[in-house]
Amino acid sequence: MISENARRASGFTAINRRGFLAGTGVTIAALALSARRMVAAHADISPGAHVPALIIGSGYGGAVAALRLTQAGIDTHIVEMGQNWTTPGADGKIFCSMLKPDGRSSWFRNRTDQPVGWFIGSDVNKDIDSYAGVLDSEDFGAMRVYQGRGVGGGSLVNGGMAVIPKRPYFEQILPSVDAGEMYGTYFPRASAGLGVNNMDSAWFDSTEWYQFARVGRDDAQAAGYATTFVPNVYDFGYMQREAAGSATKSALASEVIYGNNYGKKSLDKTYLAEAARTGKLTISALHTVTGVTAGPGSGYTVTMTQINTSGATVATKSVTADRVFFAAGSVGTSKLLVAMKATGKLPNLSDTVGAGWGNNGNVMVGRANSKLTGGNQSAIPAMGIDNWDDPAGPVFAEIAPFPAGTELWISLYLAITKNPNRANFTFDSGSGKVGLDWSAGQAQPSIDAAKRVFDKINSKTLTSYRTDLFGVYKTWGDDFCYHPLGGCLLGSATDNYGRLNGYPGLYVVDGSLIPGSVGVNPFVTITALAERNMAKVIATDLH
Ligand code: FAE
Repeated sequence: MISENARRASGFTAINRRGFLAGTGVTIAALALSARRMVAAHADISPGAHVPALIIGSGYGGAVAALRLTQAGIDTHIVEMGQNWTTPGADGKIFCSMLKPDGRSSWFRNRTDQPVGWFIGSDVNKDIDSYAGVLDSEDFGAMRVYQGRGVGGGSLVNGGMAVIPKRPYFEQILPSVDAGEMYGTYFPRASAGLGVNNMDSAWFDSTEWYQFARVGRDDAQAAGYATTFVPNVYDFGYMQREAAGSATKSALASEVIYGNNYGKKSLDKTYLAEAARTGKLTISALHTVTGVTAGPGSGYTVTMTQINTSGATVATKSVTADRVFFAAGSVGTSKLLVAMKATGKLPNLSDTVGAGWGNNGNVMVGRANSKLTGGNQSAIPAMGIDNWDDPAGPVFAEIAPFPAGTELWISLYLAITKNPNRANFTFDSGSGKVGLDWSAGQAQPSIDAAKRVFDKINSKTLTSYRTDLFGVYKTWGDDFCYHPLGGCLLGSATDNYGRLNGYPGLYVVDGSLIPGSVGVNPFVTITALAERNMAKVIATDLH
């Protein structure tokens, strides 16, 4: 757990209930309605408004920018295309579970698009009402990219795994960044700010909820692979109370990719809540930025479309800002910048905008186990197979749950591999849309690396691959990813601190800065890099 001292050192104050209520004007009744709460003044921005700082997107990069700007005394407005997840549905819950998905699950789809979408020859997705739901799967042909939609971005839907990359690999992928500073200051600051905590190993060893992970660990170790606990932003103390029956179940009720109603410290409870306490943050939810152009004067004009939860356009707006921070995620930021350059709105952007995209080597796979993996499984992963230092094929594989509520003898994995293949975002002048030119064969290095590890595990434990989880007779989940990275690389499309070349006052602060791979689950790195870049920008550009 993060101690109060560490939290203070990080620039965070403890969010006590009374102070938080005073800071936001939220009533006790409103709080009682929901375990989640408002994070900031949700004042929809007025057409023609001028703001000193405008942030596009409210995921990790956006939340760090919001906190550090508001703490520096700068009035800051976030424009977020997803909704502000504070209002419970008819079932009294804000989010739906994976087992009973409804419209809240998905960003304007009539049918869910589960990552594991098949089972014994059948498509197990479910029909739903189209709605501004929390998980998007953006389809680029050979690659579907899963992303969170809402105030909090990916933190609303992700597995909470909070991993600091291995230093030698970090130094390799981001050689222009001072690793000493990152490992001494910014990774600890990010971990403290995110509320990272660790699993109690004795509980892990005894609870039915992690039998799947213990089986995954034992099988990996039998084949000679090392395993490691993975820190998380899900409150493991809360989870133990769920298991004991003294807290409402969330991770233990199959909640994760469509949102957690309790337990997870998503950004709306950490960075964004802290930024709101300054009184300097406002947020427009359900507003999608469509354009950024230079001027008038030294600032920028930002255009946006406001929708309702059915997707109907409510308004189109144009506002001005002295500074604009792109935090729409690897895909969102890259798409915007590529379109702005191609349409002549920001013509002086670097030619490398849109380049260097990678999927962090993501590939999923399932094994048919002969051991019981457990009918009751926590939806939050807690352990990984660490074969990263094997030069023949680095793999860091999260032992993923399959929380179907019944025994299935399935061991599931999300493998992160060192896939050198990259893709580009390109503008299609015919459709006016930005595409991603990733092709199916580019996943092969990931499959090869993962296959090496899981072939050995299967051979040692006399098990086999499941071929029914990602299609009909399809072993590898190689056509989608959770970890989009790159598209606006640090030190190439931007300077060494995320300032966009050619446009003073435009910054990139999200995962698009990272060149396609980080070797572990990426959000701690995105957060720490944003902390480092914002510290520089505030010290030199804003004072
Ligand atoms: P992100 O968090 O995606 O935030 C971008 C925000 O911008 C979103 O809220 C968008 O709705 C918004 N946006 C986009 N375009 C626009 C626009 N034009 N106008 C206004 N708003 C816009 O970006 N990572 C881990 O480290 N550990 C995990 O356990 C993990 N599990 C994952 C599980 C799932 C199912 C998924 C989808 C992702 C997972 N990730 C995990 C990845 C992680 O969530 C992701 O790397 C970060 O969220 C990326 O942070 P960014 O700030 O780059």
